[in-house]
Formats: sequence, C-alpha cells, structure tokens
Amino acid sequence: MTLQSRAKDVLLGNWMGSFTIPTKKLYPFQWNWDSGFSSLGVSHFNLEYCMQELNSLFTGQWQNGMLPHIIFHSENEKSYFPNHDFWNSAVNIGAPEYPKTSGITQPPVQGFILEELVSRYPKNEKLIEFAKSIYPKILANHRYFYTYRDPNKEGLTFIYHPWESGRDNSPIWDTSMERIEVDPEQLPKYKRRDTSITDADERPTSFQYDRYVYLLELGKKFKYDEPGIFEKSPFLIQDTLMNSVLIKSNQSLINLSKKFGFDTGEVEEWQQQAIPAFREKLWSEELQTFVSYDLREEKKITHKEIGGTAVLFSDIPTTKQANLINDYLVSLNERGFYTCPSFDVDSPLFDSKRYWRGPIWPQMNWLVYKGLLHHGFLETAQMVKNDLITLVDMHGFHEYFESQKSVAKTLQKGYGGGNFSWTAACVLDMLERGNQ
Ligand code: 9WN
Repeated sequence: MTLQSRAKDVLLGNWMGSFTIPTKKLYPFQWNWDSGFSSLGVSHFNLEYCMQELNSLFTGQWQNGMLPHIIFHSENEKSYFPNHDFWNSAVNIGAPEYPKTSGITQPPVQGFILEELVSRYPKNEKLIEFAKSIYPKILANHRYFYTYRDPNKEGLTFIYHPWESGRDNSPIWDTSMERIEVDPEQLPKYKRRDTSITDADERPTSFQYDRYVYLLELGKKFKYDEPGIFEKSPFLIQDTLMNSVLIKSNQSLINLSKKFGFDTGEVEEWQQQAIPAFREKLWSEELQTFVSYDLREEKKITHKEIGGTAVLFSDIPTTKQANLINDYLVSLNERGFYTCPSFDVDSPLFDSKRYWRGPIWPQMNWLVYKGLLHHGFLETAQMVKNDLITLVDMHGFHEYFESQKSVAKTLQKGYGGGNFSWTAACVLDMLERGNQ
C-alpha cells in the first residue's frame, strides 16, 4: 500500500460524518487548527468532505468572531478532559448553544488553507462559491484577534493560555507558568484522561495541568472575552506562531479579496501595522531567530524553538533573517537530528520525547517546508519533507516523533496518538503537491 493510500485511510478513519477528529480516544472532538490541516488533506480525494469540514468548524464560531479551539459536536463523549461542561462556554452570551465549545482559540490557519484550496481548484465553481461564503467568517475571526487580543493596538495579539499557542508545554512557557501560584484548595477537582490513554512521560506534567486549569478558570470568570483577562492573567504572551499564522492568513485574505472583488482596506491596515511590529519586537539578535514576548514581564522569551523557525512561512523575515533560519535548519540535520525539533536541542530543557519540548511535529514541519519553498531554499525544503516521510514510513502516522535520529531508529513507533489526522494530511499534501 502506498503512503498516499495509507494517509487517505487515516483521514477517512477519523471522519465523523461532517468533520475529522485528530485521533481516536485521545482527542475525540474537532480541534481548530487540526481541522484546517485535515481539510487540506481530504481535499486531495474528496472536496465535499473538505468543505464540510470547514463548515462544521465554523458552526462553533462565537458572535464576537472567535473560533474556539475545540468544538464538542457530541455532548455524550466523556473521554476527554476538559470536556464541554468544564469549559461552560454558556457564560459568554455570544457562544453558540449548540455545538458547545471551549472558551479559547488556536492559530488561525483557515485563511491560508482557503487560499491554498482556491489556488488549487480555481475553476471549481462550487469551491469558489464556498470560499466566498466562508471568507467573512474567517475575517470575523481575524477581527476578533485585533479587537480583543491587542488592547495596546500594537498590531501584535496576545494569548492567555498555552493551549491557544498549539504548543502546550513548550519550555518557552515555563517561566510564565512557574509564576502562577496555584492554591490547590481554590482549584476545582478534575481528573486527567490523557495519561490513561497515552504514556505519561510523553505528556505535560500535573504541575502544568494545574496551571492549565487555573487559566481556564480565569478565562471563565471573565466570560472569556472581558478586558479583565488582559488586566489579571498572569500568563499573557505575544506568541510568534499565533501572530505569524495570523499575518500569513491576513495576506491570504487580501489575495482572495482581490480575486473575489472584496474590499481589502481593513485587512491591509492590520497588516501594515503587524508586519513591522513583529519584525522589530520579536526578533532576537542574540539568538538569531524570532521569539515570543512576555507581556507580564515585559521581556522577550529567549529560547530557540519551532514557533520562531516557522515564521519563515510568512513574509515577515527579511532575506537576512530567512538565511539565518535556513542555516540553522541545515546545521540541525548535520548534527544528527530530524528537522525540525520543536525545541532548542542545546538547551538543558530539551526533551526529545516529551510533547512540545523537543519532538518533531508534522504540521510544524509542513509550515517550515512551505516557508523554505516560499523563500527559495529548495534543498532544505526537500530535506524537511524527506525527514517527515522517513519518520512516518518508519513509525506510522503518529501525533509527533522522536527528533534524534540515533534514538528514533531504536524505536518501534512515534509518540502520542496514532493514526493522526494532521500527520496524514501533511504527508499527503507534500506527496501530492510536489514542491509547490
Ligand atoms: C489541548 C489536538 C491538539 C492540538 C494541540 C496539541 C494538543 C490538546 C491536549 O492536541 O493539545 O488543545 O489536550 O493536549 O498540543 O496543538 O491542536 O491535536
């Protein structure tokens, strides 16, 4: 069986009739950015599913424009924590009654995914009509970011929960998380489900989970969109990935607007402020990469990690910055790592097995791969693609993978959930699209 057919089977196996779950058991609902990648994957063999996927996702959109990070299409499924009842999205009057959702968001990938689809099927009338109908919903999500998440009007938006970044337990959040003092008496009782489904040493720690719950409770207290979050959250970060994905998707909305004859004014305005703000505030001369910014400490989070590398995917880096990122990727490969580990391999905090602290994440590889192509680094792009394909060939369509080549070769499988949708989607896209 070819890798393409296997990828297709994984996506079909996770298809729930109108949307895709990331993987069975561990993540039994629809996740925001996972869904974007899944729609791209299924588009290669079923455009109907692709459109249904995105339509289902936006049934969870709030009146304030926010696209939540989880859409709980089923209220009976109890195998995930925190479930819909714990989030209680009803505290916000603009949250849909059905489907229930979480109260935070994730990287807004839908703009650039939509542009990919339109550029791939420019003559498919149904797809173009669909694109025109979903465009205002994506725009409303972007408007949410600039309205609610950029109170100082800098052009850079904040996250107040690590889950929003998509890189939950990355060491880049450690200092901010350690600052949070949790009184166990004040925290609601909860039971994790993840560690009974997958290995605990591949997952975040209970210290981190207590803080995830603490920040969730804080969001809930402020109905998830009140200014109190900005004033009171001990965790308040301008994240590289969140902002660069938003900027990339802004650009896609501008490109699509021009095609469809829509007005581009509002998005152009965001973009004109956001790109220079990002370039100036989030570049670390010391590390020669982009880094996130801690708004509570008012300082840069000086660690090399995948969010900074993936900025390559947007038009943010100057040629010099793009060259430096490319050199870094090449050096990692020469040193015996698959490209690109999610965290700095030279840091004592690097852990090649534990979740976002060092393993390889397929959807991040896809972003980096596209970034390398975009900036003309064809050989490095090929290397990133080959690395992902090698890992999947060796270990199956896992959620994430060991990043040290010598260790990976001794293992029988990847890490986290198996038969994972974004892994299948990204591999399928890389194989089907060639180097485009
Ligand atoms: C919390 C679904 C999601 C991804 C995230 C990844 C992981 C969830 C969890 O799984 O996070 O959102 O329970 O660990 O970190 O990026 O979207 O695949």
